[in-house]
Amino acid sequence: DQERMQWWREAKYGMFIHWGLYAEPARGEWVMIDEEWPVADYAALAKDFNPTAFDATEWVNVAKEAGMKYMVITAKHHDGFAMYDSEVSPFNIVDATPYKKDPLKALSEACEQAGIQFGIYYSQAFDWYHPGGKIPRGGAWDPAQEGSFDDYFNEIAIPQIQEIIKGYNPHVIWFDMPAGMTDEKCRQMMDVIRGLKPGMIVNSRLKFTGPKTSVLQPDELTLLRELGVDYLTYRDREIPETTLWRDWETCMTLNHSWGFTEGDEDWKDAKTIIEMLGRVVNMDGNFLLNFGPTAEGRLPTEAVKSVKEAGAWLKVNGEA
Ligand code: FUL
Repeated sequence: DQERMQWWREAKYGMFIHWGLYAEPARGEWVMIDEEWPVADYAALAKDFNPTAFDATEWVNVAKEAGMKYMVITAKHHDGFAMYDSEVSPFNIVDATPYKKDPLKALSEACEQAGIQFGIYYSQAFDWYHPGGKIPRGGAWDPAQEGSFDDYFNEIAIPQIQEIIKGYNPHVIWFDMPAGMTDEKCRQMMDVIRGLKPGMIVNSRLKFTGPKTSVLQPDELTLLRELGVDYLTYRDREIPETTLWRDWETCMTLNHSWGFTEGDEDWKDAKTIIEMLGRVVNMDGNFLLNFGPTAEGRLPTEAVKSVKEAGAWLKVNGEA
């Protein structure tokens, strides 16, 4: 167990990427539900999604220069769209877009070559495209979304996780938003994961989004241990005051949005990044810092500038 977590503990600093169809309207990754897009209209975004500027090696080089040691990218966010070649659902970048290529494959290979640990984000419960996926707030707004959560879980979530583990060799699975995730469903998911890859590192959002107060309750911690979850993901965009659990991570974004958002130009500078990373590392945490690439496949220029500058400083002044 200790051995399994070794690289992750040493890594400290990772690149988070929220990339999907939502980059097109450019109003963040919740745009589909925020504006209650009819499912067919949202799906039609795929016809114009053609990120010809995407270059996996370039993204991985940014991570390297930044001093980041791992990457976590959205394989499927709450909109249900797979950013990889999925056999399970045709709602994916290879089958549904003119781009036709598989950026996750390219990134997993580029990461492997560069010695960056590749990981994926997967929205296991929220899915606003596939029938039966969980929908917060008022529930379904389009009849196409109605269906059984059990069916969705068994026919979409579980098989997609299986095909991702088999096809892309991720070292981290970063679950998010556990609506309806019973202990039984969590166990089922963990069994599937450990069955295929015993060493996989899995975050706490399989079951808990993060402490409601400042720390998880003892029974919550016990459950996470029982489930075999590896590390706690703290609340978005916050650094806790104290160490929370043996292994924990906080995620932060370089501006104020996760998915690409037009007009959100308030970028963190190098100094802020170094200061935040320092605080997290001092409490034995990991820092996952997010980029929201454009629909063309570009990392925002200012964001790249900041992390590279911070990376240059880290190199000179000793890493973490
Ligand atoms: C949240 C999600 O709902 C956001 O869209 C984003 O992915 C963030 C990192 O986690 O829970």
